[in-house]
Amino acid sequence: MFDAFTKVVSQADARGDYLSNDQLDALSRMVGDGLKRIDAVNRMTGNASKIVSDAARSLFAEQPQLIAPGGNAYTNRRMAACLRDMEIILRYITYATFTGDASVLNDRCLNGLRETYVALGVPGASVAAGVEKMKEIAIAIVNDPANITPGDCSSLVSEVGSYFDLAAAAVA
Ligand code: PEB
Repeated sequence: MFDAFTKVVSQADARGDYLSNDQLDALSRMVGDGLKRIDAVNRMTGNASKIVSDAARSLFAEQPQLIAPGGNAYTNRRMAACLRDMEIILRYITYATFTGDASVLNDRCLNGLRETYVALGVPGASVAAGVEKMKEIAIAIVNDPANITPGDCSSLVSEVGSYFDLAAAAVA
């Protein structure tokens, strides 16, 4: 598991090089925006159940076969497993956002997840659709102009969005 700092150290060490100016610049931008990052993590964490339940409601409205008899989220046991999966994926996305690096998400959550869903007969494309819905909801919360001091959050928001896209692509 890396964070944005250990990742560049490991890359530089593999080449036997000092950290480059570009790497230092990128990391100092990251430090400068550190409070925005923590704020984004805090908001996704504090609103996790809302993000998961709103996304699930919207997924089941669009794909009602999932909750119809025989569907992959039919019965409370499967529904609970589905909501829990969305919550796990969101949790790893908050870790990736915090560390500024996708490796924790890749190594501990997404690695083998597609194969798990294939083995279970859970439709990966539907999980991916659920993750994309969490992305929309989470970004609206992170970016809510009613709660933030006006400023430029575009690069952070696109980074956060990229972690959701990564998770969706891993299972689709
Ligand atoms: C991944 N999900 C399920 C299982 C596992 C995971 C390992 C099998 C064991 C169990 O049921 O607990 N676990 C989960 C995860 C990590 C992990 C992400 C990462 C570290 O350890 N059903 C739907 C939707 C979708 C869904 C499309 C969006 O209709 C999910 C939610 N996951 C789903 C369902 C099951 C499951 C298990 C329904 C139960 C499948 C079954 O037993 O029939």
